[in-house]
Amino acid sequence: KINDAAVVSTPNDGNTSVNRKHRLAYDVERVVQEHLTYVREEISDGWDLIHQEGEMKVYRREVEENGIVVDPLKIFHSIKGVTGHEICHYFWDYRYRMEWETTLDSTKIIEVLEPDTVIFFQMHKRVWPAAQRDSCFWSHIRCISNSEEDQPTWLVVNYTTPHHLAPIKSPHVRLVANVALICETIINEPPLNIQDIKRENIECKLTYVAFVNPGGWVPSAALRSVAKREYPRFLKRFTSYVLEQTRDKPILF
Ligand code: 16H
Repeated sequence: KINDAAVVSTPNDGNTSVNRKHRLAYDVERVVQEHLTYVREEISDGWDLIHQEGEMKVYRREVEENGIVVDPLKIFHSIKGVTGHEICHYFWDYRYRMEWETTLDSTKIIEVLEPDTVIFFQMHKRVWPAAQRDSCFWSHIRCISNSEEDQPTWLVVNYTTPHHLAPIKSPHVRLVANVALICETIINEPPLNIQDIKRENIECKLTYVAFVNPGGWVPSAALRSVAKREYPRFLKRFTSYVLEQTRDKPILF
């Protein structure tokens, strides 16, 4: 089954040999499959728990490449009252972005590859004393159904790509990122009839992974302290935003 417009909001069969048409289709497929392979990986040696708050656990592995901090980051969270589809919808859709993002000066779609895959150009807020960063990345949203009984898994992947409409211009430095938000919906004490499911019965188990290369030298200690503060802050603010937006709306499964 191809992942066409009709599939954007309905489960696909997880078939990977799709006849996608756009030029980045294989790149998207490869990166999505990589995330799905590693999402279940346990936290092992080398990962430090750097922040814990309620259900949220933030892990980081300290890694440098040529003296540049590229620490992989992994967050696990569980949010009562929302579905994975809702979380991914608000994360992917640019219309809500500036309402929850606090680290951006601007966001703009520069190309639509498919209804579920777009290319963004974003200008990040400058973090003193580093040069201002920008980013250009494809952003893909997908629903994968694992079985008849289980709720589908939803995910969003943001992955750096070059684009002729977004040349790198000094003094700006391009961030290089591979970020995924992967969500599962759990229904606690499921009623017999799906119509009877209430927000209090649902829970979203979320995994957020980020591999971000700052694209040039940034003082290591400063970058690590910004990351330690900003990632938990982002996830707290974003998830409360989704709770607030969905509270009085019908559940989007
Ligand atoms: O994932 C987040 N936001 C997405 C939607 O805006 C974009 C994001 C992304 C980031 C960079 C490049 C491509 C895509 O997926 C939430 C991100 C929350 C970020 C917290 C701040 C992290 C601080 C480290 C920044 C490193 C560069 C700073 C230079 C000093």
